[in-house]
Amino acid sequence: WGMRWGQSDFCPGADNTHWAGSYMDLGAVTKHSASHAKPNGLILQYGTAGFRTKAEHLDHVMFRMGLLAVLRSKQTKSTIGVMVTASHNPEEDNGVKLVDPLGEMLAPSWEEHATCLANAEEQDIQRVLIDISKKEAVNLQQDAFVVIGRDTRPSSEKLSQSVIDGVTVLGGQFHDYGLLTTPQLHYMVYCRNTSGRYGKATTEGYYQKLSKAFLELTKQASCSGDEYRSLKVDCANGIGALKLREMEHYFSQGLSVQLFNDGTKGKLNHLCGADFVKSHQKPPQGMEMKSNERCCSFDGDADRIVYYYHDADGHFHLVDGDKIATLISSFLKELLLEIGESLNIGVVQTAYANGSSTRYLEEVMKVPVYCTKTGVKHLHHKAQEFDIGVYFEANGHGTALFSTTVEMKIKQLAEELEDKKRKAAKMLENVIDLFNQAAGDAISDMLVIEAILALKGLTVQQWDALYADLPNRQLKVKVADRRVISTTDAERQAVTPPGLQEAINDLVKKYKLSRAFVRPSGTEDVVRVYAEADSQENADSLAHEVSLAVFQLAGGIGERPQPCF
Ligand code: NG1
Ligand code: ZN
Repeated sequence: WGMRWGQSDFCPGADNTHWAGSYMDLGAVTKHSASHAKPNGLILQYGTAGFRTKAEHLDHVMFRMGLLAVLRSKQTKSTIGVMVTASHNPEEDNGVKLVDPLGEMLAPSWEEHATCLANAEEQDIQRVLIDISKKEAVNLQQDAFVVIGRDTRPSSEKLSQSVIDGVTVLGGQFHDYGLLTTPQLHYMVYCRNTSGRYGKATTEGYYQKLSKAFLELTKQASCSGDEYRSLKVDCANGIGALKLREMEHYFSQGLSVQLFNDGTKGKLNHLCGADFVKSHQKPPQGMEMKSNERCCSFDGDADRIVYYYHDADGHFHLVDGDKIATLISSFLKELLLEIGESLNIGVVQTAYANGSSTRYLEEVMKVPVYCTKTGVKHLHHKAQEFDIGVYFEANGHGTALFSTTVEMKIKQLAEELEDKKRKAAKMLENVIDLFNQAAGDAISDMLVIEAILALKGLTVQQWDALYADLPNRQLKVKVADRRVISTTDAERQAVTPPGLQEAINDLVKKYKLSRAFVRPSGTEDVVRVYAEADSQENADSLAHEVSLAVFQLAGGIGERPQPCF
C-alpha cells in the first residue's frame, strides 16, 4: 500500500530478550539501527513488489530488510536475496524486496513480518526481531547467507550498503553482486540453493546458459542469409543496458541488438521504457524507428518487456505481454504435439489481459486460461500447478515454468525418440534452459521471442496479426484512502464501496464488447481504472466515466478526472 504517515499498528510480542540475546547481538542492532533512523510517523507496507517510495525515506527499511533477510535465511537454511530497485517508477524513488530460496517472491507470512519490522519504533526493534524468530521457529544458531543486487538509480548504492549493514550486524554472511537486473538476482538465488543444478551463480554463468540455449535454438532456424536478425532495444536508461552490453557478444551470432536509452544521457524510465510504452501506447523517446522494424522496450530493472513497430502508414502497433504469452504458448503447444506427450499446459493472466487475447487462447488455441490477482507472485504460484505454466501480465512481466517431471521427461526423450521427435524434444530442452524460471526476465524473454520468431519465420507484423487487441484505456484516480476499494473475483468486481460495482455495470452496458474494473494499486497511491470497448473512443469514454464514478463513490481528492483524450 505504499506510504502513510501516522501511528503504526503495534506488532505484539512477548519479552524474550534474554533467550534471543545469547544468539543475536541485540545491543549492536540497537546501536546500528540508530544510524538508520526511521522518519517519525512514517508507515510503509510490503506491497506487491516489496517496499517502494521516495528514496530518501528508505534508509531504515533497507537496514531492517538486511536484518530480516538474515532471519529468513536462518529459518530456510538457504541463501536469501535482497534487491534494491523501484523498477519502472521514477528515478527519485527506490524500493526493496526479498527473494525466497527458489528465486520466488517472499512468502506471505514474512511479508507481514517485513511490514511490522519496517514500521517498528526504534525501541521496539529488538522485540519485533525476537517475536519473528519465535513465531517462525528460527534457529538462531544457524548460519545465514544473503545476496544483494541493485539497479542503476543514484540512491541504490548507498541503500544497498544499509542492507549490508543490517545483514552483518546480525552476523549474516553476504555477497554483494552490485549492479544486477532484478531477474538476474532471482537467478543467482535459485542457482545457489540448487547446488548449481540450475546454473552457475555468476553473471558469466547466466550469460553462458542463456546464450548457449539461444544459439542451439536459432541454428535450427531454416532461414536464408537475408535473415541476419537484428532488434532495437530501448533500455529505459536502466540496468538492462549495462547487462545487455555485457552479454551481447555471447549471442551475437544469432542476433544483433541495437541499444537505445542506454543511460548515457537520459533519465531512468523518463519518457521511455516498457511501462511508458505500454501505458501511453506510443514509442519511447530517443529511439529511431523505421517502418516495420522490430523494436522492444525493457523497464528500469529489466523484468518486463514489450515489443512494437510502426507500420508502413506510420501507425504504431504495440505487441504486449498478452501477445507474448500467446506466441510462447502456441509454440510450446506445437512442440508438445510433435513430441507426442500429453503434458498439460496452462496460461495465467490477470484482469488486465486484453479480452481478445483470452478469447484467442481459449477458443482458437484451446489452451486453458486462468486469471489471478495482479502481482507476479499470484501468477507465478498459479503457473506452478501445470506441467508447463506460461504466465504474463499485459505489461510484459512474465515467464514460463516447467515442472521437474517435464524437465526429466524431456531430457530422457531428447536421447531416445526417433529423429523428428528427438529434434522437438531437444528444442524444448533448450527452450527450458532459455527461460528464467525464477522470475519474469526481459533479456531471457527477448531471446525466447527472437528464437521463436526465427524458428517460425515470423515477422513482427505476422505475430501481431494473431488477433486484434480490443481498444483499451488505463487511468489513475486519486482518492483519500484507496483501501476503501475492495475487490473479488481476481479483482474484476468491486465489493466496496457500496454502489460502485453497480455503477460500473451500468456504464459498461452502454458500450459494445466492453469491460471495466477498478482496483487499488499495490505500488502507487492511486486507484487504477481499466476499460476496453469496441473503439478507442469508446474505451476512453468508458474509462473516463468509470473514473468519475470512483471519484464520487470512493472519496476522490484533488481535481475531478478530466476527459483527456
Ligand atoms: P499495481 O501498482 O498494483 O497496479 C503494478 C503493475 C503490476 C505489477 C506491479 C509490480 C499494472 C496495472 N500493475 O502494480 O502488474 O507489475 O506494478 O511492479 O501494470
Ligand atoms: Zn520491473
